[in-house]
Amino acid sequence: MTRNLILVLGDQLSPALTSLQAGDPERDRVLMVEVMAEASSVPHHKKKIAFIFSSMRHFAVELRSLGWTVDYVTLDDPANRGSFTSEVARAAALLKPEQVVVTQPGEWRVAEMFGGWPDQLGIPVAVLPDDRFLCSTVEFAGWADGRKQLRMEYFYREMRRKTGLLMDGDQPVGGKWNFDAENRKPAMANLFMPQPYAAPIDATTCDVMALVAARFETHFGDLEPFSFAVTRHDAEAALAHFVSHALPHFGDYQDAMLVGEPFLYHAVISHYLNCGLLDPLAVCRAVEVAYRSGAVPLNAAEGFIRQIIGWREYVRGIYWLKMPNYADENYFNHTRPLPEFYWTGKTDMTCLREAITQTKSHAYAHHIQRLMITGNFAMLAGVDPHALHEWYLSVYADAYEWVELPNTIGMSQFADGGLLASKPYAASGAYINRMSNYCRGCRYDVKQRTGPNACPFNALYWDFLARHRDKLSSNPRIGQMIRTFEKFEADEQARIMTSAAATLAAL
Ligand code: FAD
Ligand code: DLZ
Ligand code: SF4
Repeated sequence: MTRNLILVLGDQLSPALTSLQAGDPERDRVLMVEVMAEASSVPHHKKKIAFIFSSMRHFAVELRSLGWTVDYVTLDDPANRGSFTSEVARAAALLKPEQVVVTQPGEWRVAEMFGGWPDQLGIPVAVLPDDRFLCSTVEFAGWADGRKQLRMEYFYREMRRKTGLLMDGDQPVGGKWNFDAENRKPAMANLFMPQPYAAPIDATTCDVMALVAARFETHFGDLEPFSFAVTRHDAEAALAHFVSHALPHFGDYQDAMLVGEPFLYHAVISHYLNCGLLDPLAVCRAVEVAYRSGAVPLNAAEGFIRQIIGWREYVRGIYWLKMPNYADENYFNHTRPLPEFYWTGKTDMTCLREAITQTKSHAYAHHIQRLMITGNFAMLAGVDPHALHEWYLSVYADAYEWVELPNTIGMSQFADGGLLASKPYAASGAYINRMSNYCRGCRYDVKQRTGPNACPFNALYWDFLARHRDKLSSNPRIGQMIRTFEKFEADEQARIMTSAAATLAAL
């Protein structure tokens, strides 16, 4: 007789998960399901699906070794009915549990689904909080309550105090909370680039890859080569590899971009953190140890820890505070469809081609590529933020709505009107040229503002500011640029409009 039926989702691969901690291997049963409804909720990258399925299968083995009975339903099981609801219903009919137990999911859509289960299944459903984050949704709502502005920097300081990370008593180590001013170096192509840890492929991953190749042929992205870790042990090896090889330069080159170098000094661990193979606090503690041992400078350690206990926690807080309406925010009323080249990489713009083709190969791009290349271009071109959101959710191995949506809607598209970002992250070609070597070999001239050979980002940038001057001119950080545009000669303004219109028409 089964007491609790515990459903564990593909991004809940942590033995310390609340639903497992509340259970008893003697009396409860774990259910894990590969289902078409999740794998095709958006056209997920093939590598992302293979990563999730293989990690799920390995986690089932890990749970069994801890004494759990795990019912694991593979995608090609003939009995598989294809969705969380239908699979839980099938298991409940068979096992007749007293209740279903789940940990809070990472998407509003799935939380809504769980809400309907007591009526649909006719048994109680306990949804437990997800405590794999430093800040609970209730604590974040308390922090946000009554604040005019929800700035990440102040939230981050609270998390530093709460965790004691990089603190000397009640003061930040080094006397400052934030060392970003030291973190904006462009990289040189002749630097030594450490590559991320490449995990070996085992028989389970081989099976999953064959399944994905057969069933998701039309989905975006390359399945091979596949080198993601799919076990906790290998994800920890990937973290250790990053800390010793890349972390020392993480801060210096955090915003840099180079042709043919997708990873630079980034950690490439977000997909492990987000599916539960790595624990965020343990990752930050490992980084602090490296700093305190003298192996890593403070600007690198602080910059890295801020991304995890600051940005990662903050965007999750915003997601649960503002959903469900946040997904439909569209401050600039942008409606343009996503350009086809986001799916193919076929464009003459080197920066976009690099960011998109590496996304296709690796299901990865680093933050500045997402923000200042693909995100920036979409905003300047007036792309519908919802279409762009579905693209980001599909193409990155680390993408789940709680983290992807606020980064897209709030940070990259300013579609929430400034809740998350203090100004739109809009930039012309000059920024891209400063932070990368993309422009050197590009068919377009980054120095030209208008005309058929001019960098398309340039006219689009000024055109974007002009189009939205009513909404942006009072913004202290970007209003100045609008006044610069207004000082251009009328015929230069007209040339900008014509160039921008030509680029947009060609999309
Ligand atoms: P590093 O640069 O090495 O940073 C270390 C860690 O910090 C990351 O692993 C990640 O866990 C955390 N982190 C850094 N920046 C952020 C951020 N802005 N928000 C949340 N966590 C952050 N991140 C995701 O995990 N999933 C997404 O779906 C996602 N979508 C994004 C969409 C857009 C438009 C933008 C601008 C950013 C998005 N990010 C997302 C944030 C960031 O780009 C990725 O976390 C990062 O590129 C992952 O690579 P990395 O592990 O090498 O990170
Ligand atoms: C992303 C994903 C995919 C592609 N497939 C599955 C799956 O078959 N089974 C599963 O349990 N989880 C999958 N996931 C992750 C879920 O979509 C994720 O757990 C929810 O969106 C909640 O965050
Ligand atoms: Fe991108 Fe413009 Fe530079 Fe070409 S010139 S790489 S389009 S910023």
